[in-house]
Amino acid sequence: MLFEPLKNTTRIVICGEVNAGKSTVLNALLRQRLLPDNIGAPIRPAISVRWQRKAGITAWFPDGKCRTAEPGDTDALRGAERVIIGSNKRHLRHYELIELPMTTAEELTDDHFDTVQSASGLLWVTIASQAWRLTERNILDELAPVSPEHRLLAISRADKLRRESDRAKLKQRVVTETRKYFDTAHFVQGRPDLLEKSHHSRKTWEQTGAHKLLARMERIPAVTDSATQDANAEPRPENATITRFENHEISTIEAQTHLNA
Ligand SMILES: Nc1nc2c(ncn2[C@@H]2O[C@H](COP(=O)(O)OP(=O)(O)O)[C@@H](O)[C@H]2O)c(=O)[nH]1
Ligand SMILES: [Mg+2]
Repeated sequence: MLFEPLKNTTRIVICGEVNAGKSTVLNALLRQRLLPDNIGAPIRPAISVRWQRKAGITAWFPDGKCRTAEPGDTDALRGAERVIIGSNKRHLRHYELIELPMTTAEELTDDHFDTVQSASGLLWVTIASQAWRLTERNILDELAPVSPEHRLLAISRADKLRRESDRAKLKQRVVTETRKYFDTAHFVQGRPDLLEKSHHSRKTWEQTGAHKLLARMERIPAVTDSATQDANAEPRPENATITRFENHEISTIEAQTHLNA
């Protein structure tokens, strides 16, 4: 297992082809540019972001060495094959977000299958301008036997579609073509300036679209397994469903989360 599952934590695995925008979507969810773009090419590490009282980075390298670094030291991640990022952002408290890099269906490894199987939810990232290619479908078909029940689609680089009519048309096509694969689909835009600003501005964060993904993620229950690690997660309150995120206006968000509604 790439990362041992954590107790009282909903694990979401973020998947998609190379450069789809996985790190960017993860940053948008975090309201923080914690992960650099195009990290570590040609080695692309699997990255687990989870809540920790004391933020910090631990990275494992192909030579077997393990290094720790301060939060924000993204250079420390370069060349690593496995990275744990502890964030003290409170809205992450009950989540573990794993970026799982992948290339083609033929190159999926046991680590891919095990990690996807261990997750409560899968978030697939597709690029707006090329959304839902055969190669993406092949990967998801291959992963189907181990895929979690809850599957969400993020359509990245929405800022590249200038006209609202283009967005609507694209979304309609993608939703129709992916109905079998995903419960819901959302546009996300993660231009660096938006990500920086979304840290302080709720309005800017909403512009990224990530708030809707988070609202949908709140409905995904954690896998309860006695074998999970305790880490430093605190017991999850029974009624945590709508109280987890700070400043989260759930009622305004709920209305738009279900495509089929
Ligand atoms: N303008 C814009 N660029 C994006 C967006 N999402 C990703 N990118 C760019 O696309 C490239 C790949 O994104 P990244 O998140 O690293 O992809 P990953 O390989 O799937 O993690 C980077 O250069 C990003 O800056 C977006 O929403 N808007
Ligand atoms: Mg990445």
